[in-house]
Amino acid sequence: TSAQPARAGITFPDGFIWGAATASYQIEGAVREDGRGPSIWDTFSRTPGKVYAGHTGDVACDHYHRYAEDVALMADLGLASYRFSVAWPRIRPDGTGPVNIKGLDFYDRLTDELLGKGIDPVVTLYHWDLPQTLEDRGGWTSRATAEAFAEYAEVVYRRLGDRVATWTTLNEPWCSAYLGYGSGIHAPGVRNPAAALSAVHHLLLGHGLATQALRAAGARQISITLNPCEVSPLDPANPADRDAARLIDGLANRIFLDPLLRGRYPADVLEHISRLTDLAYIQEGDLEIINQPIDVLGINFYNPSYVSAKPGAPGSPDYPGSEGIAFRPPVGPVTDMNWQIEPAGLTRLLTRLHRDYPGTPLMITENGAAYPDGPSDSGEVADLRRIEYVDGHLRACHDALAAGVDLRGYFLWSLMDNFEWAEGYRKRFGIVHVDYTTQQRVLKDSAKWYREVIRRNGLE
Ligand code: PNW
Repeated sequence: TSAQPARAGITFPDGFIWGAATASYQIEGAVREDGRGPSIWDTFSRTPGKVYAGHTGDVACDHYHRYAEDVALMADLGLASYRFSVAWPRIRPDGTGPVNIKGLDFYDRLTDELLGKGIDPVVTLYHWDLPQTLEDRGGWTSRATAEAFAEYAEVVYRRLGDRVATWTTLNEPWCSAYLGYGSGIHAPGVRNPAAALSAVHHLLLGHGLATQALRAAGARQISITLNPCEVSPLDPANPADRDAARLIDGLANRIFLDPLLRGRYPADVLEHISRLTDLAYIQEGDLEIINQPIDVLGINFYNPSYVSAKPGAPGSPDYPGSEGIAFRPPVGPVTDMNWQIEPAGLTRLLTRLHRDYPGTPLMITENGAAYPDGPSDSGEVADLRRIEYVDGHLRACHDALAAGVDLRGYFLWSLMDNFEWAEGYRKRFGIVHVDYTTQQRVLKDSAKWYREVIRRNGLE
């Protein structure tokens, strides 16, 4: 038998959506302009010790002023779609109260610029920049924040809904709740397991209320983006390791997926978290509000996880009540985030979601890799490792499609280098390099490669 080539050419289905993603606080800058109010990330990034080297989003990629140049880059790459987020504090500087028209004007200009270049806008309403005023009243631990979110969602819809078809309520509520209120490594920096769990519920409620409001106003495509933890038992033959994986799956995934798509919290998760909270924040009727039909489920995937039962282990601060569970350190190649590279994990995740939550089309709303690459003397950015990462994960998507998964598209994270939250600007996820001194953008080799992927709707 002759040796098979390691990688064969693959083609994606007609109409498969090719995109790239960003988020408001990570790229816009202009934090004090045109009436924008402060967000929890302004406060957090200005608090010493919270973000690497004291970096803030004050200037970021200056996208607020350079959006037209950035949209031209997207057109050059041939993107069919662009996923961006709207900054709540630009629209309602205090979270509730008066609408700031100049904030809406910016996203109106951006939307028209995209449509003028034939690029479909996909709007995320909340990618972590909560108005600080709302945090001062309890943030996502307060039911009022969920209600304010639905009002804000409708305000944005009324301005852009005639041109934007696809609306995502929340990006990664796991991060907002567990990193924001549990481990405190993200804004607002609270460390309280009970707060994290009430934030989970109020984020879900906010999604449900916003979905109702968007639907009533006429929105066609509604989604939410999760970052499921693709978790396996370190030793699949060991029942204790399997229990550990099941617990993490419950705390990370089923706690969101089951209310959203089945209208109930999983019994094992409720039992587990009832040791940490009295669950009084769950009110009658909430699950019906959360369980609104959605049109697509957004999935962000970067790396798989492996866990084992280890009596006495402190657990992970990111998972309330995970004492006695050990996360295996990454094995094999990692990205600059020290995240393990294993594309097969994405195939496992997609096929599992398709099996356990059938009937909901899936979209990869983020996937990509951080590497510390920069221009050579000749100005090229030879980011071969990023190309390999994305190539591998696109093949993983194709494997899931071949297994019957209803996967509609792929958004690469990220269009350009940007403010990587607690890591500041030192982690670069972009396929476009940004020089933060000159604000010059340079296509990395991965961007040129992605342009070819899009052009041929597949891989060579
Ligand atoms: C996601 N974790 O964040 C976000 O949606 C993006 O804004 C971000 O830039 C990107 O992934 C890369 O990090 C995450 O600790 C941040 O597991 C942290 C984690 C996961 C996702």
